[in-house]
Amino acid sequence: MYSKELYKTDPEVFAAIKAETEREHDVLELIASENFVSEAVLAALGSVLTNKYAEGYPYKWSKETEEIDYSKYGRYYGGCEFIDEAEKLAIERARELFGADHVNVQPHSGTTANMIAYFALADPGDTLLGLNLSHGGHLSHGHPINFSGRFFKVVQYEVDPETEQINFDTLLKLAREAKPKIIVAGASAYPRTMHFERFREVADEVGAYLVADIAHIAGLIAARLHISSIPYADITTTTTHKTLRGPRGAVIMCKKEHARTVDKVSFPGMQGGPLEHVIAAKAVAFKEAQSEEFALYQRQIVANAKALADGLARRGYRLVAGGTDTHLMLVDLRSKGVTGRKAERRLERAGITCNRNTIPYDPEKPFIASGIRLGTPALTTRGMKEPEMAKVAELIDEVISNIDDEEVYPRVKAKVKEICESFPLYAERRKEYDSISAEGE
Ligand code: DSN
Repeated sequence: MYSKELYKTDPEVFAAIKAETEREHDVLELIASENFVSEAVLAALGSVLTNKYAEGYPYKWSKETEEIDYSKYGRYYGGCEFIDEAEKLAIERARELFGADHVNVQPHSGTTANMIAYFALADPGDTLLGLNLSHGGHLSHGHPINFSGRFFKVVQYEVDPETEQINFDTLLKLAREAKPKIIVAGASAYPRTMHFERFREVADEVGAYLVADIAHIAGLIAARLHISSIPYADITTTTTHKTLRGPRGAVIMCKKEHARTVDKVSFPGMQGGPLEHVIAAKAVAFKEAQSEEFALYQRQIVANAKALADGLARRGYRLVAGGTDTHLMLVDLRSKGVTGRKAERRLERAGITCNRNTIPYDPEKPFIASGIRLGTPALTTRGMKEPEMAKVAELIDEVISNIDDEEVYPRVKAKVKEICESFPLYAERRKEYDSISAEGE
């Protein structure tokens, strides 16, 4: 019904949304940071909550107890009583899910969440120690072109050249030299376990704060399949749309002693009006994440990643760090004579979506890269299991091994389509879009 309104008002945007819905259904989505949200999450996102200004919080800080007080009105606008309910649900569900002292659900994105975390703990000019982007880190962990690299003095750690994993002796040595105010533990392309307990030891040795960015592994942590950062980090940030399978956005979780500062730096420090429709959708996603079904889903993500990694290794592909403990893997394509960029483009032509990625100590520039990053959260949401992962590995190999053979693309694409048809995605929605456009013609 509401999509019909969109079609009538703006058939061009309707067409783009319809086409993207079809694309998501028709391809094998292996981008490790993507996922498919539920219809419930989409309903909250597309709600009237987008209309409301609600600067402030659904509580006030009590002067007497230094606790948040939900009975006090903490907004700078009237009419927030229902918005408050939704934001409160998001906060309390996230607190319970992760066992955090305090949660701020307002950050618009992972990078903004990191910005808030850094400014809550440090001042411009202080030293930040983060994982190098080409070794699996993230732009917001200290890259020179990012705000983090411009406001802070940055020292970057790298993975060990032999193991391609973080070496905590090397990290400690570097931390002793750099004397950072903040150590960032987190990654966007690190296939092995993040040992937050070891990061804490290093931080304690040099008197640094520890910020954990768990954006990629938040779902695994929520399902107790990965060491939690919460007991170890002063502040934990995460996006909500990756393994966590919520709307695009982020949250910050922290120890009680940083709670008030985090809130103040978030608003009014960094952001204005919170996106309350997104916050409501975060609440829905956190409720979903509390279910047994979600824990099983996370288990299957990890099992699928192992199956995909095994399938590729059996076909002679080298996996960075020797494999995966998580939802993602990095595939070094040098022995196949194919760059990451070429692989990404050609796989897309065959209906397989992934992203090129540097591998540690990559001889290629990041724009070209020697590897691809593959992740299983999205395909697992569709219900795919180990047998499908074996098939996906076979199809990836079929493309990479015949990369200059034009016939490989339609052939693999047809096989991809067959798999996708067996695991339908947004079926009702696609049907509705079809009937709206058919009616309009
Ligand atoms: N762009 C995200 C990813 O793909 O990992 C990180 O921000």
